[in-house]
Amino acid sequence: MTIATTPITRDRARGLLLGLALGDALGAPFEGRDSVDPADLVAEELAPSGLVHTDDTALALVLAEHLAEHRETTVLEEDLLAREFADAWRAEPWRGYGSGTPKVFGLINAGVPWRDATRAFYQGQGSFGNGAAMRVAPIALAGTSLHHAAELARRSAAVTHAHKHGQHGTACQAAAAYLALHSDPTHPLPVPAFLHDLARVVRSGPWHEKLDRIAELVRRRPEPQHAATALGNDASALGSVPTALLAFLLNPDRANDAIRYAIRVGGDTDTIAAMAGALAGARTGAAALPAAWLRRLAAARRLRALADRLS
Ligand code: F2R
Ligand code: MG
Ligand code: MG
Repeated sequence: MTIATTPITRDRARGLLLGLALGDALGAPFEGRDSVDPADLVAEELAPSGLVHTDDTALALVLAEHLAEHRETTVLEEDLLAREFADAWRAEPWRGYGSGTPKVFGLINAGVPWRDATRAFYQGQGSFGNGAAMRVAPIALAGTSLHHAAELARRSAAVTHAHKHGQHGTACQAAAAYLALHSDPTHPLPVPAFLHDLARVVRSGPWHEKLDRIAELVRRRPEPQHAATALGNDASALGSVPTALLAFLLNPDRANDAIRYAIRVGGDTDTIAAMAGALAGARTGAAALPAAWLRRLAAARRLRALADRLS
């Protein structure tokens, strides 16, 4: 039994990509802070400057373009996708990348196959970082079912993140985006069914524990700082994907509040807010996103055009 029943609309496809980019760009100035003062966040929301995205959106754009290019045939070409990600980093290394994934990109650019490059670090285990989950939301537009979206997500993750938790986190975020995109916006989001559906596609004990904790936290409605303690706010997939999910499930019909909550969690703010923003934007559609934020978003036109190609 899945809650995904409603067809994708152009507005919700746009909401998914624009929500991701808004969360990323608004969260970026706070990345790495233990806590975020609400007054600082308000100042950032009202600033006249452009909203500039980081690696989260830059790689989501690469993935979205790849999906649009291959949607009539294979959907995903891993060898090509790996090179396209690595090219994007080479073209814009200043987009706020960390230290880990660029090392993988460097090897790929030097001609090392991605299967070897992804295992060259972290004692051969590969990365369990959130870098594949942060970029994965466009997969929800290409998946033909919940399971298909999760499978495509794992394949897209593998080209940079070999560790199983990096891949579980990516499947979880893509499946959540698929469910948000196809949920019935005229009815309240059924949180227990949503989490139940996610548990069916992410079969891992530590992930099921997090999903159970989210169910309890949705009932308790904690302040963002408590969410960080309960679920994490770091750059690992297990320490950030569930937190973004909570930010969304507490605010499924208010994308701006989902993004604000995710940023106030602190830590990996751009990435947690990008993931929460993608989920909430997919549920509410672009028309419900704050117009004042969208006017400032540097990549808005490109994101809208891609969403239209994928919907
Ligand atoms: N990393 C950042 N931002 C900090 C630097 C900002 C920049 N220098 C600036 O000043 O603007 N942001 C981006 O990176 C995160 C996504 O990370 P990704 O791509 O998954 O990278 P990585 O390095 O593989 O993993 C992240 C951290 O997780 C830990 N880790 C991962 N696998 C591990 C393993 N097998 N064993 C031990 N630890 C592991 C490490 O601490 C990694 O640093 C996003 O936040 C994006 O915005
Ligand atoms: Mg980033
Ligand atoms: Mg980040």
